[in-house]
Amino acid sequence: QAVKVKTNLVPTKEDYQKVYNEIASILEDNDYDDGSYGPVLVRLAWHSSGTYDKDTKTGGSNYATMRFEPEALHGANAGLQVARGVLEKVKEKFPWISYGDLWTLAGVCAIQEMGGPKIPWRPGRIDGFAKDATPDGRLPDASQGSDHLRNIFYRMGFNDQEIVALAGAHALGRCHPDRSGFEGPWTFSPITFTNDFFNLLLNEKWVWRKWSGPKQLQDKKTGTLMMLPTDYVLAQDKSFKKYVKQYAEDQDLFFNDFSKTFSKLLELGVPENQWVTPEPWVLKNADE
Ligand code: DDH
Repeated sequence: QAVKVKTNLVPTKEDYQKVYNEIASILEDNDYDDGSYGPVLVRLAWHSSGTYDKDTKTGGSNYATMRFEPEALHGANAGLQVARGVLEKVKEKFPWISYGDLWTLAGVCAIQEMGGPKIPWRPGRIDGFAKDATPDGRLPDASQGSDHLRNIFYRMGFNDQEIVALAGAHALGRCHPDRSGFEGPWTFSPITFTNDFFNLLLNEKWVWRKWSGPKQLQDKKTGTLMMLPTDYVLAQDKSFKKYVKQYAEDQDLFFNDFSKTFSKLLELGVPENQWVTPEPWVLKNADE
């Protein structure tokens, strides 16, 4: 009589916590100019999800189609090969995780480890094929105005308040001339998650930078910080500005709303029946 051994092939929350911890351990790297891969990992998570179109239910984080050309080469994705490359090391240790889960989990880990709020997250994305890749033009163009912003984010299913909450991620990281053509950080602490983006946007005087690069703003006082035209619009448009003020005044409110909205963003395009759990998990920080 053969003995049946029950093997558990479905990864558990603890297995994903191990992946989280591994990502946390590779965030800081002195060989990388920016000191931490955190910001570029957040950008990868966002660009892999923000291609969603609610009407056709295409795009989003499900299939990790940025692995394929031409999506990998879309202008908006310039520089993200850095983020995908560094996560390959994690994928080698945990080959069972899908790319969509890995990239979105890396965004969650980066936000939490850089001092941001907990981001509820759950696995279930599957690897797709090149035919699932999205057409160019689904991600925002930094040189445009409020109509463009609304068109892009309403298409994903977000409202004005959520657009502003998500924009607070620009507290992190910087623009790289060899990636987007723009230059510089938004805040003085680009590897710590704060509501500084909103404070600076509202309270500094912003002037157009005189240079040969794409149109961007700089703070009048130090000339070292930047805003994209699409960031600046948030302080001009009445409906957006209301939320900019609220988030500048209340860091807890911002953290709460960012957590909810970023969590929602990372789930775009994943069919309900693919989730391995009905409720997203809150994973522990590496030092908890
Ligand atoms: Fe962004 N972003 N982003 N962004 N983004 C850039 C960098 C980073 C726009 C344009 C740019 C979001 C929304 C918008 C992050 C997160 C998020 C850069 C510079 C450009 C340009 C890239 C480079 O040169 O390296 C525009 C336009 C929008 C828009 O909404 C209209 C959102 C919603 C998020 C998010 O995460 C929720 C992060 C983080 C970075 C810093 C990356 C880095 O390497 O540093």
